[in-house]
Amino acid sequence: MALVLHAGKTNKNAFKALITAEYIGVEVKLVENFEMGVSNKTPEFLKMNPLGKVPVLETPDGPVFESNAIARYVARSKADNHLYGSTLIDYGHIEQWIDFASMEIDANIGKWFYPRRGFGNYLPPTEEAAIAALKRALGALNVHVTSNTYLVGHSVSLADIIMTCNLYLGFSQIMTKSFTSEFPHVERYFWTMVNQPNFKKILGEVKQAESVPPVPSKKPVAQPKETKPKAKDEPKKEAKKVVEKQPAKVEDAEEEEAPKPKPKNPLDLLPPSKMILDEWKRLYSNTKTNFRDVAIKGFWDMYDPEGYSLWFCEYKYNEENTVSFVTMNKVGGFLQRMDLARKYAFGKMLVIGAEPPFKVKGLWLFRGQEIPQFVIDECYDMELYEWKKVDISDEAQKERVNQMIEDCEPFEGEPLLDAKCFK
Ligand SMILES: N[C@@H](CCC(=O)N[C@@H](CS)C(=O)NCC(=O)O)C(=O)O
Repeated sequence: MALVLHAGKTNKNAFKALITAEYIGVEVKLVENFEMGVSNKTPEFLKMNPLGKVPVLETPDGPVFESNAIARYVARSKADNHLYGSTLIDYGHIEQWIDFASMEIDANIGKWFYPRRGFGNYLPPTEEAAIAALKRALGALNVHVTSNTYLVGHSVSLADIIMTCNLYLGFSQIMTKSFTSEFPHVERYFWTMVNQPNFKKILGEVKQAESVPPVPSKKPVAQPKETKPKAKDEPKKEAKKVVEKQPAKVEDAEEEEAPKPKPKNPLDLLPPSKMILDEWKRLYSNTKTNFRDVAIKGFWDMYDPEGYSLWFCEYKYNEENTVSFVTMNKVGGFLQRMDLARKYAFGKMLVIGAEPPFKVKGLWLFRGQEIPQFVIDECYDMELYEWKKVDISDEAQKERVNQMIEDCEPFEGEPLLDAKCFK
């Protein structure tokens, strides 16, 4: 008898059991017509999981909830398979990485992603802490997979399945290339896993998120859908009908809402510019010597003062910048949150001074003549800075632009503690 899994078709927690089933050759089928917020709130469902959460696995001996427990159950449902390792220490390590994937990776991706999707309150310091904790965890994972193809031993184990499903939510929804490139071995590990045939069968073609979902506008927090009372004589849903598995679509693995059409960014509607932002970013990145003559000259050759504008910024509360790494992290967080403007902006942020308090000053190039409204609305750091449009007819201001682009030191008479680039 097939095991029946209650969950929607795009739930990454359900994928853990489905991929496990592929590896050991047992049949796990998704229940038919599952509707998030409805099917999981019926009295029958609440008997299986009192929290009304998915996934739940129906077995001949009763239901099991919690996706890791379900995946373990499926993995153990066939004796002598390698998903659980072959020695006590392998078993210990597999459990270790399962907990790590859940508590250090998944929990922090969730704290970053869900508030941005309107589930729970969006609080910038909470987000910052989640991103910092996630980076710490990815850093540790990166070191481990530098010299290990799999988390434990020499083949895919349950730890790889659970880790990959958790990373899948991050990679497909919020961890853009610019975020993950700091962890190249995690990238390699993830892409290797999702391209294994048993993963691919369930996940389909995986695509990395191209942007971080914007901060929700200040509208009421989304509530879980209520269970609609059913008309007495309405025929009961055939809860146990099952459907064949289909590869997942890349969409929100949590609530499975219909995707809303993305409104066009007003900056895309501006008259075309002769300046190609990516060309400038490439020139900046590829110029290793003779920066003034190559990159700076190239910048002004390309610069289109009608299609773009330049802005100086200065942190309003420099006197608070008394600890070097806290100041640098603050700027790092700002650049992270600017991810949503990557198509429309380039920036340099300098942390200046030999002694605290450090000064934070920056230069930004934005598409259009104003600082884009969506950036002001969605990146709370903007209001922590004083902004002044660069007057390019003033040679002194132009020279200041040059010095900021090239990390000129000393800058305004002081050494640089750090220089970060947003590109
Ligand atoms: N720790 C649980 C998490 C389950 C969970 O949060 N499920 C979400 C969907 S991915 C859910 O059912 N939410 C509905 C609700 O909270 O009522 C697991 O791994 O199974």
